[in-house]
Parts: sequence; C-alpha cells; structure tokens
Amino acid sequence: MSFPIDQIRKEFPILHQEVHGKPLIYFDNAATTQKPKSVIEALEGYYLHDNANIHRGAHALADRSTRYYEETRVAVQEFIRAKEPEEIIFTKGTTESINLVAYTFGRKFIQAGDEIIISTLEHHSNIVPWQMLCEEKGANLKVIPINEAGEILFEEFEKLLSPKTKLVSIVHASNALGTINPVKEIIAAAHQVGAKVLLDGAQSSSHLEIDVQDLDCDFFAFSAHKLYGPTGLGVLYGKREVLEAMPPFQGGGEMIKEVSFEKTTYNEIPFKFEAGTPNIGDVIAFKHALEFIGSYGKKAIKAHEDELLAYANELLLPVKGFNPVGTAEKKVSVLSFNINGMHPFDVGVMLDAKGIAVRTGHHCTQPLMKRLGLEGTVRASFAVYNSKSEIEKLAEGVTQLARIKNK
Ligand code: C6P
Repeated sequence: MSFPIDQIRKEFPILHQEVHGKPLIYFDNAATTQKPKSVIEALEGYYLHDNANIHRGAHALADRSTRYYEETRVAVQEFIRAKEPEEIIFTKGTTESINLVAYTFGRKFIQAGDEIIISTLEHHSNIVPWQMLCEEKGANLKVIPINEAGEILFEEFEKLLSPKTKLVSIVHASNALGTINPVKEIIAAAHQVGAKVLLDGAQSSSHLEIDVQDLDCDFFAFSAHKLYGPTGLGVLYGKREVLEAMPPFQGGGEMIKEVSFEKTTYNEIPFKFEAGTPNIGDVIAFKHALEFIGSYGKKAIKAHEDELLAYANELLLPVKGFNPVGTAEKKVSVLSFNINGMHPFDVGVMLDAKGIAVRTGHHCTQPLMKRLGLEGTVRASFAVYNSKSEIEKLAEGVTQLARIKNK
C-alpha cells in the first residue's frame, strides 16, 4: 500500500498556504515539525472545557485535567516502551531534560577527576551543561572523534572509556548531519565500566522506534515539538533506581511530601522533578501527537522519509557544485549540503523566495562545523507530510543555484 500522503497533508492546515506567492514547502522539520489538527483542537478543547490545575483540586475540572495529563504520561511510557509511567518526567524540552540530569545526577555523582564522554556530533545543549558541570566540579569532558562521513569512531570511544567515566551523553541521531549513532553498542560498552548513559533523542524520537528497555539507556531526552506536538514541552526518561537516587531539581509545590521550616521531605518520582504548575495544556495535547504517529506507524513513516532522502540524493548528487555534508551509512532524513561558491545563508534566502523553508548555519553544532572545516550548511529535513514532488522542487531550486555558480 502506498503511503497516504494526501490524507496526511489534510491534517496539517498550515501547509496549505503560499509564501512569496509560491506554495509552501516546509523542509525545516528538524528545527520543529508542524502540528496536526488533532493537536491544535486538543489544545483549544482543553482551554475551552477543561482548564484547571492538576493533582490538587477537589472539583470536576481538576479531576479531568489531572486524568488527561496522566494519560499522556502513560502514552509517552508506551511510546518509548519504558517500564513504568513514573519514569517519565515532563520538562520544557530536550535542553531542560539534559540540564536536569546535569544539575541533579551531575551534582551528586560527578566528582573532581571524573570523566564525562560526549561526541563531536553533539548539539550545544548536550555540550554546554556538561562543560558547566565539569568547571564546577573539576571533572573532565572527553570527546569522541568522527570520520569525514560524520560517523563516530567506535574504537576511539572505547579507548576513552575507563573507571573514571561516570557518564556518556550522546546524541542518538545528529540534527546537523542525520547520522544515527550505534547507541546500543555505546550503552553496552559504557555500562562495562560502570558509567551511566544519556541519549539525546531530540531527532531520533520522531524517526526511529524507541525502546528504552531494549536499549538499556539510563536517560532518554526529547522534545514534543519535533514530534508533531506543542512547543515548550519535553520529556526526560530515567530508570526508576537512577531517578530515585537523584536529588530534586527545582524546589516548590508538587515536588514535596511535607514542608516545615525545620525540614522538608520530597515527593516520589516523577513529581519530585516536576516542581510548580506544569505545562498542562501542552502535555494533554501531546497525547494526540503520539496518537497521530501511532495511526500511521513509525516503521511506515521512516520508510517514507528514507524514500524522500534517497530521492533527493538521486536528483542532487550528480549536480555539479552540490556538496553533501554528512554521508553516514545510517541516517535519519536530514539532507545537509553546501553549494560551491555560495554562502549557506544566501542559499536559504533564495530557496525561501521559491517557498522552500530550510535551515542554514551551524545548527547549534559549532564544534562539529569546526571539525568539518565549515561555517555552516543548508539543511533540508523531511517529515511525514513531505512529498516526492516537493523534493523535485527542492532539487530544481538547488540545481538552478548551483548552475549559476558552477558553470
Ligand atoms: N535542534 C535544530 O534545528 P530543544 O530546543 O530543547 O527542543 O532541543 C534541543 C536539541 C537538542 N539536541 C538535538 C539533537 C537537537 O536537534 C535539538 C534541537 C533544533 O536542529 C533547534 S537548534
């Protein structure tokens, strides 16, 4: 059965508009995905009918809001195949999820002389929190090198591992290049030396089937907005025993069991890490994004996106002056490239004039760009609602630009 692209596109009202007089082609999905009607309607429905604070009210609306909020937690648990809903913590996004681990796990378990391993592929939000922690604690940050294709060098990673390694924090799929890291092998090797592993799943969660129990990662962080859900909402998964051993993140309401001026005791997980009134409406709407993905199935979505990437490569690789960046064997649907003789930003502006939305620049991966000797790239990232005819328009636009500069 062919992928029901027309039916899917009907679910995304935003796609049906013109930009600069041309039909919008949205290829900036790694930055954020568009939202299906069901998510937008759930958000509206919450504020029209159910709005109330959760976990504390003695009235019907509070009961309803609490129930819907906790239903999303269970939906997330199932989505990443966690063992229990208590292992799911709602945050503001991947960035906050990683910072939460740095502030709590890091403050308690990382000491002077300890080592944290990341890779050259990391987004800034999986670099800076660890630099801050290392500076505070006198710990050391080690970086796994990559090859020219944008793949980590596994044997170099193994050399970095030692009893001093307390944490390996690594991106599952690179936002800048699309590389899928061999995370199962990384996790197994890190566990051999007793280190915990955090996976930055910001990009993998929308494309790959995630099974945190099978992966055996200790933490998994991702953002709802890259998964057809609302902005300002993220998830931190942690294994129960690891979360229970960690001190709380922020202090305030919800995260306490009992407060007195002499002593405060803390709530159980996940509430210990959800201080204050959370992002209730967006959490409730997020369940509908997960249901949207579930209704088509990750496998079918990935197959469709892989086909789009292969088609883009087929059309563009023969074009003189087209330089792909990131040619890993295993990739999610990210096409990063440069055109000889053109600044990536100028390419982005010219594609925008044709209605094609891409991201240009360093993609919050400055050390990676430095390693590749680039200022930045043009990045087209594909999602469930993109079509082959849109890929043809991209290829046409890029080919025109390349021809001008590469006669
Ligand atoms: N990458 C991109 O255009 P937040 O902003 O917290 O939702 O996600 C941060 C983040 C962390 N890790 C990876 C691998 C990411 O791709 C991102 C977000 C966007 O590539 C915005 S910079």
